[in-house]
Amino acid sequence: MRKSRRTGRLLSLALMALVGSGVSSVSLAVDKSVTEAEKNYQAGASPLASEPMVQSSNPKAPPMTQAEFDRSRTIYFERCAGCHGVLRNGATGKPLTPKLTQEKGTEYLKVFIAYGSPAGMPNWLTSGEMNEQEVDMMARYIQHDPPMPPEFGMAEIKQTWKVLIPPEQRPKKKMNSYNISNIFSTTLRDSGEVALIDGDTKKIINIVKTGYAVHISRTSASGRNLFVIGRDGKVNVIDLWMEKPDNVAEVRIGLEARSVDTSKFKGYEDKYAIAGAYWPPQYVIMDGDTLEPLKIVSTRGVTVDTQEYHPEPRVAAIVASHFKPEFVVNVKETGKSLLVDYSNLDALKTTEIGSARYLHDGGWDSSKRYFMIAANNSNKVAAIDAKDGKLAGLVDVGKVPHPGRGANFVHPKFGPVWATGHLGDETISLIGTDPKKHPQYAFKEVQKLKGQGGGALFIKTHPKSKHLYSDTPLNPDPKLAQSVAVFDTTNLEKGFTVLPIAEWAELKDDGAKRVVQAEYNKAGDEVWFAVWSAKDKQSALVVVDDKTLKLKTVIKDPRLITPTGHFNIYNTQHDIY
Ligand code: DHE
Repeated sequence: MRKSRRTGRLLSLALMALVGSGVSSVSLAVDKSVTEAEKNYQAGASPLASEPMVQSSNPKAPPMTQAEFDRSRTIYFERCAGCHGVLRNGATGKPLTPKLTQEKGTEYLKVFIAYGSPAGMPNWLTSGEMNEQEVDMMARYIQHDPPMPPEFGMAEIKQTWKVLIPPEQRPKKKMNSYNISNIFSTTLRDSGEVALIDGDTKKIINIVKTGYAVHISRTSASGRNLFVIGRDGKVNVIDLWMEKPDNVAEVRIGLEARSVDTSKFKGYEDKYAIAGAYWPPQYVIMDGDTLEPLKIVSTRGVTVDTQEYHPEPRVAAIVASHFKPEFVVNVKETGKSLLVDYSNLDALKTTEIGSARYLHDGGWDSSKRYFMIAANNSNKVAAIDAKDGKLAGLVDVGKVPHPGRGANFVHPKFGPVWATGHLGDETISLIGTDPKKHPQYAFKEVQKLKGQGGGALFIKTHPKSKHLYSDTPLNPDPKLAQSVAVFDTTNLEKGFTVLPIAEWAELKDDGAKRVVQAEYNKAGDEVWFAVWSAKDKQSALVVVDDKTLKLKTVIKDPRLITPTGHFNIYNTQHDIY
């Protein structure tokens, strides 16, 4: 009774706040309207929750006990940091610095935390994810100065660096009979491992321990070394020549991270690895064999549009250029792509190309000259010319583009195009990428396809295939989240066919069964999908015959815990997608 009276009071405050202040002036909501899919995607837990932090309390903020502060800090990093930023300067969500929050006051803040806002702030109380006491605590917490996670410089990085097998003790030739170029590295997200799976026999070769909530895998230029990064910033390198491929070195390059790649330019094959951190905002260049950290570069700086200093610009996608000894490092909050010349680490030259916020994920066009990177909060894709070192185009697309690495094919009318799906709507944007032969279409959205729905994460095709696969794992409708749409690139007008991938997996329990990320085998004639359920539920990989679009095999194994992304060695090595 008491609870419902208080809830009622908060609700009327919420309404008053929305009506009285006008929704447009709601300063604590995310910038634009946000769909369920976007909210779920951004609000992942940060590994910083358990890090010790430098703490200062603000005398103007309402009092809190130490226990309340500590609990609120954990909740903040688990629920809020993904959108509002570690230092609360704002990312997809608005800034929550003490100056702004103290002006609003505790009661006002409680309303937004409890009921959310039409602009996308989740309704933490009414969804049952926080109780009233937690809402009150969080409203007071965000009026205090944000606790600062520690920096992670060379000394800290070196302390984590382990060469498990020194290069001179590694195989001199391939010691196994696997067709290593057709191995798949599958992310086992919640067990902090990758499964190395033989693409020919579909048998698991090894389950390799990696970082916490492991994120992506990338292959070295030679195809021998496999790099994996965890959300805790741990990079592992796996030697595929070993009798049983396994870790040979590891290092943590920061406290939270998402991206890794390796040098691919002629003369520098396998020489360097690079990884980008969310916290501290920095990238680290390492020796490609041992992961010895060689160079740390901070990405703190000024934003592309308002030209204001941002203290935590996170490093998003990184790729290695094929045209020059350069890495393309994409920085989320500043909206800048950095072309980092690694030919002389002591005199590092960087070309800074500004486009739009917030740069997230992307891939090469088919010529591998233009890096197409999604600026997800601006609904744009930037085309970075890696040959001439400039912005080739900034293209308006649908709502919250999310391509993964995207998909390249030759369109019957527009010539070579690169495609992205969207988290925020059901469209698939096709962008012309051939300024030489099709200049009128270059870096323009030439066509919008209608896909299954929003919540799309990854799109994929292969030069030998005429199919284009688009998943929708974050769509709130389970039917859409559990299936994939396939287009015929030679006849796009026909629309899409739906493949019920999760149903084909015939899983024994009632998990979320989200179908994630199409990935081709080396030959380009079969396509793998993960059917991703919670860690206490059964998951699987489903392999489809690309020609017939029929089920080929289901890979089930109790060790396949929360499979999400998967990376074919050959396709990742050669950037084929
Ligand atoms: Fe990812 C790529 C960040 C949530 C699966 N993800 C990327 C990249 C970044 C990123 C910056 C590009 C790396 C590169 O190319 O160098 N991802 C983030 C987040 O910040 C976010 C939104 C929230 C979080 O807490 O991490 C997030 N990502 C997810 C997921 O929930 C996914 C679906 C499942 C999972 O495993 O965690 C997921 N992200 C992936 C995958 C890729 C990826 C499979 C690689 C795609 C590719 O084709 O290369």
